[in-house]
Amino acid sequence: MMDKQETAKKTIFSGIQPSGTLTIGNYIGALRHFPELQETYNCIYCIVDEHAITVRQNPADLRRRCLELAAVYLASGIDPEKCIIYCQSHVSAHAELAWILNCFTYMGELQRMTQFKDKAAKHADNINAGLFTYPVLMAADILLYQADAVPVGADQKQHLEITRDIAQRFNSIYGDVFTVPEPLITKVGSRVMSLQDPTRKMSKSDPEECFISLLDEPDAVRRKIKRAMTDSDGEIRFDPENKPGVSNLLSIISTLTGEDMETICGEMAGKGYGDLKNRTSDAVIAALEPLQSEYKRLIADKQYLLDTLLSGAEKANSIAIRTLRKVQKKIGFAPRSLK
Ligand code: ATP
Ligand code: LTN
Repeated sequence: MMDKQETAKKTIFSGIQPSGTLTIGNYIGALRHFPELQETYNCIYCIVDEHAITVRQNPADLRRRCLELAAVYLASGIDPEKCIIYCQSHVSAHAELAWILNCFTYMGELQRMTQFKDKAAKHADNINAGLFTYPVLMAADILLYQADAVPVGADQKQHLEITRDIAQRFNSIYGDVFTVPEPLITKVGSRVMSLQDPTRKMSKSDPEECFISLLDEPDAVRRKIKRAMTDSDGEIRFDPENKPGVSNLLSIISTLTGEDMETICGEMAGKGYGDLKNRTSDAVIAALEPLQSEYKRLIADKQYLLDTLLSGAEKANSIAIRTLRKVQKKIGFAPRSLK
């Protein structure tokens, strides 16, 4: 049972897909905030494997990546004594609530989702219904736990808006069933850009040279950053519109070192892009080093990772089932008892 103090705490929910090795984009935009929040909130962090299969996955890779993501979660500082970490497919309420919410979501709303349009263009041979209703499953994830806030990168803003719309629509018909969640999106770092095309977001399913993986060795980090696209005017200045490549490197430095942009730009004034790239590599390598050594330790103990996920799923299930039963009752599904 939760004590009074715990129930007074607000709830945070977020999820990451086990669709590849996480990038510094996932880290800067989302993951690095997860451990910070665990001191103040009840935090629930999910490995959203059901979302991952909206794109074809190799079964052995998917299975392995779920455990790897659990190790990354823990290595980032998430404490399983303070938070719940688990796999989405271990809690069947997600899929059940998603079905119900599908019946409260309009085709037109889903057709406007830019992630759907992007992914449909990228995977033109497999535009499946799951890819289309992806945001509904995400709404179910969040609403099952009555989450107050959801830390995500800027690309998920639209999905948070549709989640709020679905919750409000449901509440307006059936009364106050769902908490309407707020997005938690930071000003700097919520959209780390691709190293090769800084007008597009860095994505873990893009070609290798576009991103830095959380597990990249220092040599690989330096090599990729050295080849990152900049521009030809040679001036180091933060101006995302006109200098997307340089500004992307500056934001990476600022978010990873905690230094403000003005200080960094002041220090870099008059220097060349080679210096900027060295400074970026140093910041990335220093930030990844503790995470990588902790990851190596954790990934060696698969049984511990699995036990952590299973005990997380049990806790998650007991919260999720309460919301699901309430929803089923409200919409008039057959009762489970006559009392
Ligand atoms: P995929 O390429 O497989 O679609 P992805 O790299 O976009 O995956 P997700 O698992 O969909 O990653 O996202 C996990 C979290 O990381 C989300 O909160 C998302 O907003 C955030 N995120 C993803 N890419 C970036 C980025 N480039 N900059 C900042 N945050 C990001
Ligand atoms: N859609 C998200 C991943 C995701 C998520 C969630 C994030 C699935 N369910 C619930 C926050 C809350 C993505 O593509 N990044």
